[in-house]
Amino acid sequence: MNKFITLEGIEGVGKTSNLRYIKELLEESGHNCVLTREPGGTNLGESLRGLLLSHSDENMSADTELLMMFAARAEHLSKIILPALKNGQTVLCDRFTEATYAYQGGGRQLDVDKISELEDWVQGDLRPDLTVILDAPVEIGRARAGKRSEPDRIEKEQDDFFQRVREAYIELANRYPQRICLVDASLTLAEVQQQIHAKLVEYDILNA
Ligand code: T5A
Repeated sequence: MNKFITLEGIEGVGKTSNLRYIKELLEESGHNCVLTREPGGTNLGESLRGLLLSHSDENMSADTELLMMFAARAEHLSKIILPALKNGQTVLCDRFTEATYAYQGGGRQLDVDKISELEDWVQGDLRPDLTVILDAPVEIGRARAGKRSEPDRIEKEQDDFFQRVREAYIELANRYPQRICLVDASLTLAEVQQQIHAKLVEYDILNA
């Protein structure tokens, strides 16, 4: 019953809004879920998240950003994700390594081979059983996210950055269709949830 499921997408596409929905669906079908997020999920990871998203280091180098994402991930894997999976629980994670390929690879244009080496080092063979990418045009995500608080250090990037992030996500879904899928997040919340439900069935996470 233990599955590792991650939810991805550019800012404001609706990850937070849909995580609870996915958790409910999984729990109705008997999964014992752990809901967590990246960067974060542990005390140290949440501290790193604060540093990564705050405006105190606007000029942080892209390599530093990449290494901090993986430092937080190493801690998250060892303290939360791996113990939960070992314990038979399903881990539902708001962003994971696909975000690194999208933001640091696509957005910051870092060499994806570096990301891939870190992924292999930190995760070994572990990859999510299913990654759902909520896909919507940048202007839709920005309009939805803009209704909330002040933008953080990454949210304040320009549209071309988020366009590259979006394209990198689409490329990942095309490259690994056996474990990564796209959902059209530009539709109403009810329509997005219908698609998510269908994907969970299609990828054998839920029964039809
Ligand atoms: N990051 C992370 C990296 O650069 N590399 C990495 O390796 C990792 C792991 C983390 C940041 O870190 C970066 C990426 C991020 O910049 P985050 O906490 O994941 O940040 O935060 P955001 O992506 O900023 O998440 P948001 O909370 O901004 O967006 P969500 O969760 O996608 O959107 P949500 O659910 O809050 O929805 C936004 C608004 O839209 C409405 C909601 O009600 C809400 O008001 N909404 C809809 N409205 C209409 N129709 C729909 N279908 C809607 N769905 C939601």
